[in-house]
Amino acid sequence: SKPAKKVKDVVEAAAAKVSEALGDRIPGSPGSGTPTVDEPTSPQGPPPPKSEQDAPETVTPTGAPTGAPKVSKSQQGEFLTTSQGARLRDTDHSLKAGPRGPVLLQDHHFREKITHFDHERIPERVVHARGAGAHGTFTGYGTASELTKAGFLAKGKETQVFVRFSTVLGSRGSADTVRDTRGFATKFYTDEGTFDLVGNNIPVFFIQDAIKFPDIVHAAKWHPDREIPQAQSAHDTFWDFVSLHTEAQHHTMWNMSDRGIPRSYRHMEGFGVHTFRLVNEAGETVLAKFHWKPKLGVHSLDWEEAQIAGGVDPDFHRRDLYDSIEAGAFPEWELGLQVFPDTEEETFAGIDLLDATKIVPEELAPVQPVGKLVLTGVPTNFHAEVEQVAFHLGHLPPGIDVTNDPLLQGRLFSYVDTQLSRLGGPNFMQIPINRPHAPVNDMLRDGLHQHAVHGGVAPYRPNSLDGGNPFTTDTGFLDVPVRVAESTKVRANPVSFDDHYTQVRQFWQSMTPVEKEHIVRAYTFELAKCYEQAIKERQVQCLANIDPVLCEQVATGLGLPAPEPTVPFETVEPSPALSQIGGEWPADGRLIGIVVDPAAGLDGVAAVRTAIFNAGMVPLVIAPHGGEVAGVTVQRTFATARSIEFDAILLAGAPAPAPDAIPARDAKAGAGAPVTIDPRVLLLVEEAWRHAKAIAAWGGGVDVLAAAGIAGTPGVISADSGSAALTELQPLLAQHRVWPRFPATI
Ligand code: HDE
Repeated sequence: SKPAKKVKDVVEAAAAKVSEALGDRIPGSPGSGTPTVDEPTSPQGPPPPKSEQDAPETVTPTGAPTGAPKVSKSQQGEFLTTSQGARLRDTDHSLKAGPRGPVLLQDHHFREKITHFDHERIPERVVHARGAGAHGTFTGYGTASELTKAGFLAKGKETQVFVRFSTVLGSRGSADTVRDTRGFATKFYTDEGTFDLVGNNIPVFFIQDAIKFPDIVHAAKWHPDREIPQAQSAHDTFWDFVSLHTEAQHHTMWNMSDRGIPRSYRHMEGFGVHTFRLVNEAGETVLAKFHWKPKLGVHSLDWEEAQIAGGVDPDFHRRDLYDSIEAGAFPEWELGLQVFPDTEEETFAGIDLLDATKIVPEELAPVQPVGKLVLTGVPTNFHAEVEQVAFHLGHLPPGIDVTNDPLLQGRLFSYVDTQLSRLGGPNFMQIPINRPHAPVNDMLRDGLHQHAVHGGVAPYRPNSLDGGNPFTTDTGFLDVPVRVAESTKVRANPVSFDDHYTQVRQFWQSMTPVEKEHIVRAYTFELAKCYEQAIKERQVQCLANIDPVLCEQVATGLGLPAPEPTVPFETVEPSPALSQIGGEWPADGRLIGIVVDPAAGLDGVAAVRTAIFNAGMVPLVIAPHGGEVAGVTVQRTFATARSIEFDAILLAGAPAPAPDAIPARDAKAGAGAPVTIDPRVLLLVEEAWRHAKAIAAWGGGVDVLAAAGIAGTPGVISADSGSAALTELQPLLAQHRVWPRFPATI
């Protein structure tokens, strides 16, 4: 029998085999010739501002400084370390039993890296999952000082804020431009404690009692079997619910109006929806509703535009928010209050102030401005700030209290509860974006993810060990001692909640013909997407209870008879404040596409760009190819430009088809007809025209108007020069769209 090999010999033989196999491939091994680590270099700063925006870097077009300072370096030091600070030699190869062998369980670096990655995502919000946030400042006017002692409303007082805008129905990755309600949630980091105003861009809600929230959300979100449609209300379960639960009809009408498809977050109103109770230094109270009024006016997309944007640029609103901040066109709103006497009935002009499906028309209770919000900073880290921000209606400073609105009461429970699963425990208020800026001295202790190291032994009251500290104070938050009527416990609403149609009719009657036309088209589109005939019929019956013309038009589109109303009609006064059309507003940050023809020269283009900048707007040059043409930087090519991005189009030339133009489209011109203009330019102009955008041309650009067959139509300008074209374009932009271009037969 062979003599047994000595252990030492076996090990040495194996080692020799390994080093023979690897040669110099083990970095840092003696004789490998490769250095142990890369040479250290200085950490890099963030990438430079996007050149295609060509936005002023540090000052706005008006000379004001732009948003938050650029802090971020993505790396904090020269050497890569583990989470515990140990420097690493290699992060590109797992530790294996030989180059072809299995990975070793002992690879603690691999496990740390992968485990952390595996847990990078947190549950998305059950509603309002898709959103975008920004930092800013709120400045009080002092006009509310007699109504509330809330210090952040004092004259000239500046308070840092974080705002998160959102859609309601879609998942985190869904498109921005879907037809939906938008969230408008503001965290005021006031000196007296955080105030969260968690509102929407629609002043009423689908339901009157929070206990119905799971019902409306289950109905409005995707169908549970296939998880479609994504971010849409155009489906059976939504219309099934709202046609049965008729208190939802008011909110639904707002959704079907242009309010459901905002042009951008900057062009939305915001509403606190509920009635709140304000209390002043003397302990006197009023009831009040919060409103946000955008400086740029309330404007919307066209429905076809919104649908195209959903595919071409699903981040349309998010991009607009951040680009406008970076360009120095800071989004701005005024905070306003509608104020009502605090009577025992809690009604105003016959309207129940505790019913969240009702508005108080601004003509009856004007919105009084109490402060200004300006958004100036994009988030440094989306997850840390936008995803982890946690709003709660119960975050109230002294001077603002709640009412008995049953929707509000339920929300007071829901918002903390949801963070427990979304952010993983009861200490979510210690996450940086959620930390109050007021000093915190609570007695909350321990729990998952506790960051504080609390000293002492007496987190309880009363105590003697801490000298009785901390003390309560009479200047603290006041639960207003409102009398609660003696009553019996019931599951019921007040009778005043029963009218589900009068204010819906008022909204409809307050619209201009164009807006009515859009509403008819929206109902017709959405209901035509339903499969169940009975659901369509039931909703058409609801429309009959709102207005016969609306009902008749939608019914015709669906091929259904228009029924008679089943409820008595209350007459209503229209509220002109509800309409979006008729005024003029600043065009800050509007995007102007300039189509150029490099072959024919760029007469006047540079001067027009400068003039657009000076007017606080953003010019984007559109050319057949990228790079530069005649010294002007190209921001969009014919391949990347789509009409939805631009608020108006300037045509400085009629470019011939570029080599990458789609041949099939060219062929459509027909036998023998020469194609003289790039078909994508024609599409751009045709779409912009259909969406009632202002279009102006000079020089060769005038030929495009003729080729598209739109010369001489409303809002289409032929000018002698670039500057003349821009001058004529600007008043049209101030009205948002060329309204006469929309058919309005109602
Ligand atoms: Fe919300 N809502 N909501 N909601 N809501 C949430 O809280 C809820 C309602 C609103 O950007 C959730 O943190 C109930 C009205 C906004 O982070 C949840 C009821 C209004 C946001 C929740 C309502 C809103 C939320 C989901 C019926 C306008 C996004 C994730 C009583 C005044 C906040 C979260 C953000 C988010 C519950 C009705 C606005 C589940 C139970 C009315 C803007 O807590």
